[in-house]
Amino acid sequence: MSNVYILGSGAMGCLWASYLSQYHNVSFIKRRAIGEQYEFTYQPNNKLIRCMCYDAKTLSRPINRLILATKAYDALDALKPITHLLAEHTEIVLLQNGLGSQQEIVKHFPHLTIYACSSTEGAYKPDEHTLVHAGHGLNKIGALTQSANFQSLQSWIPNQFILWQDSIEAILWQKFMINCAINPLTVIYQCANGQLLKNSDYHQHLKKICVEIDIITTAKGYQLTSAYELARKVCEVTAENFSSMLQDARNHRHTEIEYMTGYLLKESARLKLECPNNQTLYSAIQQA
Ligand code: KPL
Repeated sequence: MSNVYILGSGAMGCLWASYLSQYHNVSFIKRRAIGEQYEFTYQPNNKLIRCMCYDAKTLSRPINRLILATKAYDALDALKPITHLLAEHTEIVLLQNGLGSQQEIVKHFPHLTIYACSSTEGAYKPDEHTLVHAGHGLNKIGALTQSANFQSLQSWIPNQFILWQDSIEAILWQKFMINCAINPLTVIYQCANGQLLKNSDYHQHLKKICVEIDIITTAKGYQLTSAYELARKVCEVTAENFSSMLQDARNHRHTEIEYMTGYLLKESARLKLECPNNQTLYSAIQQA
């Protein structure tokens, strides 16, 4: 058994705690926590998961294995207070949505062993002490820095939980295309994902957004299914669901727009390509 730390105790952080606590001592790193315990029940099995909690000040041992499960906008800042506990061999798995936070972290910690994960798991926390694993999905993981490799990752994350990817960038980009297409529109129209196909005005808007996403995707050299096709399939499968961005907006939380449409616009500016519909969407979300 080794020590695995998790930053972020939302649904994804808890899901990974439930996976890894069968094999390791799993502890959460929280803002203020002095050796207290954190318990939650994993549903549907009704299994109790019990982990220790520490804060950056009470941790003195080096961190060798870390799951970073915060929102994208908190990711880099969450690592800063524990920088002194991170070493070259520290392995970090990034679970963030969107793009941009992974690049910020790699730029800040180029010598660490960093992996990124693109997940289709469905999980939520109806309350602080319950995790509902609503849909089993895939955790596609690949290397973001040179020292990261499948063999090292396998030494602490069992194969049943991960699907190794030799080129994680394209996988992250594909999920990013879907998030850029669906998430902001669901906030503008305050609707479930499926409504983006059912309502003809929303549907037309979705298509316009997707055309621009495809232009940037092609300019970056990716040969992927069109954004509209990807988004359409996800809207069909998740028709009744509310996107993570709509849930954040409704709960008056920060949204991840900077790491979705915001990042798309940065890439379009870098490539000197116009994305007027995405620009308008981005401004509307910022004002919402
Ligand atoms: O990833 C999603 C999210 O809500 O963040 C889905 C529903 C797949 C659509 O973007």
